[in-house]
Amino acid sequence: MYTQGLTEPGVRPATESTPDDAERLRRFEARIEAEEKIEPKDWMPDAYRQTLIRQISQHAHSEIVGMLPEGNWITRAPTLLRKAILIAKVQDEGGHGAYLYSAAETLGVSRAELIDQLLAGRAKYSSIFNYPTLSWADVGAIGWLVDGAAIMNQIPLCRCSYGPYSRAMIRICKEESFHQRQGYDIMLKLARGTAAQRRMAQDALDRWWWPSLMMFGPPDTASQHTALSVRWKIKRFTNDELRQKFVDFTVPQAQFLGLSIPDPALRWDEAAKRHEFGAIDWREFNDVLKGHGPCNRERLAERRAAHDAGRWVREAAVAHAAKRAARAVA
Ligand code: BYC
Repeated sequence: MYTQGLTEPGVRPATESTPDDAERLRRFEARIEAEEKIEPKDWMPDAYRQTLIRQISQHAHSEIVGMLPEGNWITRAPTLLRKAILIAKVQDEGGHGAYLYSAAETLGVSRAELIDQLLAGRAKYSSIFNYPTLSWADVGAIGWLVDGAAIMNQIPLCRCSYGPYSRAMIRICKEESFHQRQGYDIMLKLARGTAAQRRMAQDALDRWWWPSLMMFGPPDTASQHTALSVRWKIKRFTNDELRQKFVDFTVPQAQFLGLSIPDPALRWDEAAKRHEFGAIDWREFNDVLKGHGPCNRERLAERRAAHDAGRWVREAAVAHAAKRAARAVA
């Protein structure tokens, strides 16, 4: 009998190719069309499973690498309140990583395997986290722009066709909205502060604007995975559609702050009811993806050091769980 259920975490189910596959695919696509969620033990095409493992694990890695640039400012937050808020935010990102690794595990891959790929430099994580955080205003810009871009991308993922990913995203998005608000609040404070503070805020916007637009991925004409992901309702919008929504949403927020978006080509197109914006430097994006961004090496080195330093915690947790299990059996 054909089974594609999961056996245990870390064991990828075997994919048999049978004459029934065309019929299974037809039923799978009909369920997607009817907005039914696909659950871990349901039959799914291997390409669906693989693209989910790829996207969810890259997303999980982004969350835990994303803790580093902001974590850098915890010891230097300007007030006790800002420090407490930042600690909570960075902790939230770690939690998002944990939900997402769990969602990936439901597809038959283990967390340890995924983390090994990240630490070996074989896995991708968001390009945005390879840029440095040079001033406190960068913490504001990350919350406002990076979390803002994340929300724009991730709200539609709450309707992703794969159940465990969509459910993880609901909780993540609630927390991301708080992150975006705290970032905007920092920017507002700086923008209404002294001339030096306004300069800091503008400088942060200047450095984070273009990398934030790159977060949405390559243009639709170059995106390898979008067509199939949209067909299978993993993605609900294309990369360019989300990027456009982000620009339209964010430009008025910058105006309210009294800051200028660093794009001389930016203008409102009344007929199209959207902002036109300048060309993105895709060479820079591709360089960052190849590991040549300003902080790629530093980020991976920090993750590796954190992983080594946490080894005893993982070992203690496993030993504790084994002891409890043995006690339960006795
Ligand atoms: N950076 O065919 P495409 C966060 C890769 S975390 C690096 O368009 P897809 C946050 C792409 O993976 C933010 N790589 O792919 C955390 C693919 O590579 P492979 C992360 C990128 O998957 C802490 C290739 O380029 N969010 O929010 O259809 C603090 C071709 O791309 C990037 C997510 O991960 C990039 N920017 O679309 C604050 C959301 N863009 O695998 C905030 C979930 C593309 O073929 N992910 N690539 O070698 C997605 O929605 C989609 O995966 C993407 C890309 C829109 C990112």
